[in-house]
Amino acid sequence: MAGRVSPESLELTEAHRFTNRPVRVPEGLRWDVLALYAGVLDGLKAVGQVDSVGIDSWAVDYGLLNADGALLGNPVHYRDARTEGVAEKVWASVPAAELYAATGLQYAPFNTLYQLVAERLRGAERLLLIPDLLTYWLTGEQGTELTNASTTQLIDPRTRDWSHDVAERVGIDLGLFAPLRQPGDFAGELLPAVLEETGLTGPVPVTAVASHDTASAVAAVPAGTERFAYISTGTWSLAGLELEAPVLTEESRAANFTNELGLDGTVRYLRNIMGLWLLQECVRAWGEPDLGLLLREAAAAPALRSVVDAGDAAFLAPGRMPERIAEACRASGQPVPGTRGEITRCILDSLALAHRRAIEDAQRLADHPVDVVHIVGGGTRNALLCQLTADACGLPVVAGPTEAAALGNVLVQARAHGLVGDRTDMRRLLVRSLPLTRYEPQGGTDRWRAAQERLGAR
Ligand code: LFR
Repeated sequence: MAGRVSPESLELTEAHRFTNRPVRVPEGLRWDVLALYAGVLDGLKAVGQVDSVGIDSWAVDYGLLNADGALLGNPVHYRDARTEGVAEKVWASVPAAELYAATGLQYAPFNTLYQLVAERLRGAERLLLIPDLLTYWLTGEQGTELTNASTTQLIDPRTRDWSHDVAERVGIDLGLFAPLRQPGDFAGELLPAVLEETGLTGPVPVTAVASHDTASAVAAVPAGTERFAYISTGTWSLAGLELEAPVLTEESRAANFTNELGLDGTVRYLRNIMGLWLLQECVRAWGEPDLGLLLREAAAAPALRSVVDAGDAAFLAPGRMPERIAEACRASGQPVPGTRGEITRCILDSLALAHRRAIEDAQRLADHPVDVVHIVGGGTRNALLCQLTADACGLPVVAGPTEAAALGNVLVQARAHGLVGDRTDMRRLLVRSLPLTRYEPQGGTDRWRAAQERLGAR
């Protein structure tokens, strides 16, 4: 994505798009990170001369390097099964409640901490999170960017620094990690070989951004007040609040809310919801039918007939998604959706319901009421999902921008280069530059409350 920023204007254009296709090999599910890096180089070539480059990606995953800085194997995908049963072993030495009080991170089987406990290090001397790995290949410089580091479960959200105590107790050597860097820090310059390959003329600085894609996306929520909730939608739905301080209560842990770190000392207090992954996996199973048609069928299907718990980690692994959704409906005594349209409707209703629950819980647990819900990311294109979310929450939804992560990335670079001011300034620029769509809640929230009850208290 190429951004063009001035104090009065902001433009984003897509220069190059490439797929990110996980590969299953006999030992498990892996990322093809060299293909991703090749995509980055092709992208730079397509963009042409630039003043700055910044990288963000999904969180928690990493590459391991040997003493010479060479990558040791393909990074393991967070949906790989290797972390099954690992958390229970960790909790035997550090109880889950203590782990939450120290790190504020929700339980997810794929948190870097659990992955590292399951890891065989085999001579690894350095661990670089995915965006830091790509940045390293571009610059030769190693660092660990803070917003993404906060998803490892090895950071204390109060000090915004490593939790030496947790690392020691679970037996993880923090020396594996490169020094922390902050969004906006200088991260190096494109190496001569990169300049040659991409046709750019140096020096081209690389700027550390909020390298966790969700942190970049939250930075680009076009909010005009502090009383807002956000949902960053895509493969995941990340639903919650932007706070000044973490919420580390036992109640918050029980509700599985996470305290990830955001820009400028903020905390991203949110819950991971399975998101459009549920639909993506069905679409894959159905042989990629037309999405527009599916959504029209879903809109015409009966509303709230059957819902599943879209927060359930049982949906994490790939494969057999239509069957797994049908099984979940059957197990909770609801009608089993039969047609593709009905299954799609079930997924969208379930997502809207999970959005409602996350936003209600977050307001209560953080004592932070909101008047509006901002939806950013790929899901903004799904008008039915946006309307259902407004209806379920009983709040207006403002949808847009779609490319929030890329915009947050670009704005943090622009700020580091003195083109925009603080977070409020960044948000003002977004509101001025981008089309946003507003959805008003319809139909009352009673039927959503009743649907929630069908899933039990969860
Ligand atoms: C979204 C995201 C989520 C994180 C998940 C796994 O792309 O980064 O925030 O929980 O992917 O890394």
